[in-house]
Amino acid sequence: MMTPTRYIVLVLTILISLHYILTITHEEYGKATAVSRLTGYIKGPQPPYKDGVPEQYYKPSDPVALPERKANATFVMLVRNTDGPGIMNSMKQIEDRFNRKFQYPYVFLNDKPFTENFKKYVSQLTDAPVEFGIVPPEHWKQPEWIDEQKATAAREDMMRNNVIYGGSITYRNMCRFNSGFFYRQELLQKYRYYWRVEPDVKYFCDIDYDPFLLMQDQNKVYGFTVSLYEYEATIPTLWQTVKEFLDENPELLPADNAFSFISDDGGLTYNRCHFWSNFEIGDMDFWRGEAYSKFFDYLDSKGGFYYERWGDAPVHSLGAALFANKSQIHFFNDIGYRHEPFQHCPQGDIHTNGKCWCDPGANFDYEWYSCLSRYDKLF
Ligand SMILES: Nc1nc2c(ncn2[C@@H]2O[C@H](COP(=O)(O)OP(=O)(O)O)[C@@H](O)[C@H]2O)c(=O)[nH]1
Ligand SMILES: *[C@@H]1O[C@H](CO)[C@@H](O)[C@H](O)[C@H]1NC(C)=O
Ligand SMILES: *[C@@H]1O[C@H](CO)[C@@H](O)[C@H](O)[C@H]1NC(C)=O
Ligand SMILES: [Mg+2]
Repeated sequence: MMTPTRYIVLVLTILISLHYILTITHEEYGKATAVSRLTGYIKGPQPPYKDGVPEQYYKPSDPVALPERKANATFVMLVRNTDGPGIMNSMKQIEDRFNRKFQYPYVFLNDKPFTENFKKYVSQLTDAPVEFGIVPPEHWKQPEWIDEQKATAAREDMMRNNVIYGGSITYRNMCRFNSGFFYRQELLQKYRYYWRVEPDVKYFCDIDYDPFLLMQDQNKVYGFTVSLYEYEATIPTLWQTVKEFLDENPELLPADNAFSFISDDGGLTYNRCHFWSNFEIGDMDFWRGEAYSKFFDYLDSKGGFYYERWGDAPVHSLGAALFANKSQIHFFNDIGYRHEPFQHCPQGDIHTNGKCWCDPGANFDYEWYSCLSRYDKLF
């Protein structure tokens, strides 16, 4: 029998123990997080079982038959050492959803040397080759000839107006690097196609075919999953600059380009539509080619990466829409993808066949802020 006093004592004991347990776990967790942020990935406290699970419970993994043909291609991840957990999150999904079967290599790039722990932990996620490269300072740092006073004034102005990343120099370095330099990095010279992967993105569906081979066989130059409008405040003079370039180099435009994706009034203004470049599958030889190289150099010479905050997304998108044939720009409808805060979730049969785990109703394609309908109208 339980008397009321006993009952109260029991409940109190449980409450106190619970509080104790929770405090300890919470502190342990806090400590582990704080430490791993500083030094990489230090092992936490080890559980008491040390001998592992007996052999008999394991099922050997079936040997994965490698595809007969592969494209000349690689993954590219530009990340900081602190992006370790986030990029492992993305990479694990890429492996499980796609690369376990296809075994494409990875190139990691950073403006600073990667730590040994970083290299060790990301390499463990794949059987494919992984390489680590450093971005040379001349591909990353704000060029000497940029007027620092003008650049500072621009950053302060953007901060006052709450423009996202408006006060950041490193973000600008990153945008300029992704716009015009990543494909010149030494480790990428041996590849033609790339697939850009950022930290903490989601891949919702199985990708059972080879998107690189599709690009290569069909002579595509740029693939995307999400398109949307750019913030006007980051690109006030970009279109003017593009028009000046086009006036001087009209011969670089193929007749069948995707001009109507980027302008609704025959070129008077830029409608701010761009492909969201945190996902890209593209042809680096297109960026390396004459048209885009001249285009990038011209934009860069105007200083807008620093005097404004030109993003690699509008710069790549303008380049692709202007200098490629529209049929060379591919919408990867079957790749379910999320980068906060938007996602493309495949619909209908594609959703089912790909075993997608996104809600088909949560799909950015034809939301008011999406540019996909303009892409549709090209064809
Ligand atoms: N190495 C390095 N990578 C960076 C830096 N800043 C951004 N990145 C990478 O550039 C990409 C875009 O940056 P992110 O913070 O995701 O910007 P957002 O997606 O526009 O919000 C990600 O892959 C980042 O890891 C930097 O200063 N150094
Ligand atoms: C892959 O593409 C790059 C860039 O075009 C080229 O330099 C390299 O020779 C190609 N490799 C193979 C095996 O075709
Ligand atoms: C676009 O198509 C034309 C004609 O088919 C071709 O000559 C040209 O090389 C293509 N452009 C690119 C960038 O491949
Ligand atoms: Mg990002």
